[in-house]
Amino acid sequence: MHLFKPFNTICDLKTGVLSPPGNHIVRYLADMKEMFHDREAAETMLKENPKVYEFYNVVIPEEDGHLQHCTSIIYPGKVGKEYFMTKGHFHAVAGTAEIYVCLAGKGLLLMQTEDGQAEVLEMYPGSISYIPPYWAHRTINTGDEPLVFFGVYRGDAGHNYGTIEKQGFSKLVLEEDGQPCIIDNPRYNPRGGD
Ligand code: M6P
Ligand code: ZN
Repeated sequence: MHLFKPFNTICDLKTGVLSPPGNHIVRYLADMKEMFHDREAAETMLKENPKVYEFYNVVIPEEDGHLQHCTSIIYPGKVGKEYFMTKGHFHAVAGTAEIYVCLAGKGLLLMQTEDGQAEVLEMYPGSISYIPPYWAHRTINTGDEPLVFFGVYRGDAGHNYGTIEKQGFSKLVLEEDGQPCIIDNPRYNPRGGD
């Protein structure tokens, strides 16, 4: 048995910044432009290529006895009417869960099974969302401030982005009359994952 030493990471609860930062990943619009519904709006915004979100992953072995943990910061903004959001993913080990604890801001957590069933939970400071095994997950900032949350999941869960890249999510979250509105995604392709 390899005995791993306990350690602390410090989280700024307002900004989500971790110290030490671990693996810090930043995603700009150019990294995910085809994920937004309004391709024309995305293309126009590419000139400025805004930062959509970033996350800080504590460095943990990718083994099942361990727990990966991270903070994410989704910036406020929209592409056309669609709010800034994460790419979203299934876990590579699909039968592994995740917990999100919202620290600041407000948003929605969109989840989906492989056959397109969708569920949405609200995120606000203090909300603890349980993402059960087999649900893909994407977070969406529906507010005017950064949406900040802490996540924890099984050490070896990994990320499967390919299924969502091919199928899309079955729902879109758009702003209509100043309010978030959940609609069916006309481009959703349940067979795209075959
Ligand atoms: C959360 C966790 C991470 C994930 C990150 C960004 O912090 O779920 O595992 O990597 O959000 O989301 P995505 O990987 O979909 O870009
Ligand atoms: Zn996950």
